[in-house]
Parts: sequence; structure tokens; C-alpha cells
Amino acid sequence: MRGGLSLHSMQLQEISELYHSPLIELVRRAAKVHVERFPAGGIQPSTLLSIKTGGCPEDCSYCPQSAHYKTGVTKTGLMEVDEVLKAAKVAKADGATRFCMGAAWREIRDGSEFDQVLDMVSEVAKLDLEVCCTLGLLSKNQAARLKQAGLDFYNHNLDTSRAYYEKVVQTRTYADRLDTIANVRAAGLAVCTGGILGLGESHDDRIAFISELIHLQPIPESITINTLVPFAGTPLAGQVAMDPLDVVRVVASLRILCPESMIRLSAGRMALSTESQFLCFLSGANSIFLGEKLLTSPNAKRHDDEVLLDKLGMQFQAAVHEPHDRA
Ligand code: SAM
Ligand code: DTB
Ligand code: SF4
Repeated sequence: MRGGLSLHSMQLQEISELYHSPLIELVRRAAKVHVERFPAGGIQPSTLLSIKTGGCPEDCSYCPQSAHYKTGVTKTGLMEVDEVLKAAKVAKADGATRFCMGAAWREIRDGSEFDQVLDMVSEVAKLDLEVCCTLGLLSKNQAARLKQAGLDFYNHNLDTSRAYYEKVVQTRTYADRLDTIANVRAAGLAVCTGGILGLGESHDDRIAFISELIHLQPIPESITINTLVPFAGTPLAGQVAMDPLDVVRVVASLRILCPESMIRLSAGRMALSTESQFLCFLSGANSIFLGEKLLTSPNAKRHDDEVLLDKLGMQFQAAVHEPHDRA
């Protein structure tokens, strides 16, 4: 206790002071932390593949893949291992060092489809790519089997603050998400988690979201920051775009509080100007997705990314954290 505040609220207050500090000071501080730990100008190129698209039973109000909304996304079954391997080889040839496979599932179910995903993971791992999956909720045993297959990271986002979460998702709880992250950690996988900014949350929600991330022990190796891509048909289709300088605030605060973590500027990058992306990189974002598609939405064009990095004097670089032991 300090000044009559509980430790938790005091930490929130400290995060709040950091988050609300003058932007120029916040960015300068974050940039200093960043260059002390990471190669200046380096950015990890990643690729994303939707291995099972649409028809998801969850009601996440931002997501075009939810079966609750009419968004025009075509539902597909689980991809064949060969097709995934082909895509991973293309990604590697295009320079990606990380390959992330996403499925529109609420949770992993044991059975032939999970076995198929395990095969995908082991085949992609053989290409010496950093391998990440995002497949929904999972058990300890499923996490251990993914680790055994050669998975490096599991992505499972907290998405926003605990309080705001129930305003955007009704079909599962924040505690469900935290349980999955704990199962991922228990299996010895690296944790990739983060969220979406611009859902209509307040500054206090963003501060609470940052607090949730930094209180995961250990701090996640990988933090993914999406900004809402509004999709017609979803409840958040008409959401007003957020101030890009607030994205910078979140990235810079996270860089200072999580000095060792990779910070990935993920969905929504296309809506950010060159200048806003530059400020995010300066503040510590050090990974982007390459390729013309994310899961279902368009992504920046490769040529445009090359022009962007060239203008900024930045370079694509290999993974910073070595892929985990695949013994
Ligand atoms: N179904 C799994 C799950 O929810 O964990 C994995 C796939 S899900 C599409 C992965 C993440 O994509 C979500 O947690 C969310 O952060 C992000 N996402 C989904 N729709 C988005 C949108 N419209 N804009 C930005 N990010 C989005
Ligand atoms: C994450 O945080 N962002 C990526 C990845 N994890 C799987 C997904 C972004 C999805 C954007 C919406 C779409 O393309 O459907
Ligand atoms: Fe399903 Fe994931 Fe989309 Fe939610 S975010 S609807 S769980 S695919």
C-alpha cells in the first residue's frame, strides 16, 4: 500500500501516468529502451494464413468470421497439410521468418482436425520458420501436444480491458482467455497475446489492458497490437476510427513496460499513414505481417512495405528470439 491505494490500483495509476505523459517524452523514452535491446531499424517479417475460415460460433463483435453476423466471408473447412506447407514455403521464399496459422474456432477439439493441425505445425517447423498458431481456447494437454509438434508461439489475445471485454464478446469470458494463456505457458510455449485498439474503449480501458498484459508472469514474449478493421455486418462496422497518436501511446507504453517483448503491429496497419507507422516503429513496434491478406482482410502490399522501410531506413531482420527447442 502506498498513499492508501492498493498495489493493483497504484500500479494502474503508475501506468496511467506513463500513458498520459507528454507524447514527445513517452516516444523518446520508448525509443531509448528499444535501441538498447533491439537492432535499430530492424523489423521481423511475418506471414499469416487462415487455415479454417468463417462460421465461428463466437460472437466477437469486431470479427467478420463470426457466424452471428452476415459479413460475406465465405466459410471454408480446414486446409490440407500440403496446401499449408506450400503457403509456408512461399512465405519463406518471400522473406518471412515467422509463419502464423489462424483458425476460426472457439476452441480446439481433440480428433482428426487437431491431428491435422499437429501435422501442419511439424511440417512448417521443418522449414526452420518460427511457428505460431491461433486456434481458440485450448487445454494443457493440447498445448503440450502442439509444443511436441514443434510449435514456438501460441497467439491468444486478451483484446481489451476486463471491464470492456463483456461489451464486445458475450460467448466467453476474460477468465477463459486467461486460462488458455496459462495452459500455453505451462506447456513451455512462448506466449503471443495482445489486443485490438479502437473498439470504442476509453483511455482507462487501454491502461487496464496494458496492466493485464504486464501482470501475466512472465511478461509475454510477443505482444500483438491490432487496430480495428471495421467490417460491414459486424456490430462495430460503424465505429469511428481512433486517433493514430493513441496507438503510438499504447505501443510506446508497452515498449517501456515490456522491454524484451516483440511488439507486432498487426491488423489495421493499412489504415495507418506512413508517419503513424513510423512513430509506432520509433516507439518500439518491431514486427509486421507481410502479404496481401491477413486472415480475411487485405493487408499492405509487399512493394508498398518495401518502399516504406526504405524511406524510413529500416530493414527486415530474422527472428530476435530463437525458435524454441524442437527436440
Ligand atoms: N479464433 C481464434 C481466437 O479468437 O483466438 C483465433 C483467430 S482470431 C481472428 C485472432 C484475433 O484477430 C482476435 O483475437 C482479434 O484480436 C483479431 N481480429 C479479429 N477481427 C479483427 C478486426 N476486425 N480488426 C482487428 N483485429 C481483429
Ligand atoms: C492477431 O492479433 N492479429 C492477427 C493474428 N493475431 C491472428 C489477426 C488479424 C485478423 C484481422 C481480421 C481479418 O483479416 O480477418
Ligand atoms: Fe471466432 Fe476468433 Fe473471430 Fe472470435 S475472433 S469470432 S473466436 S474467429
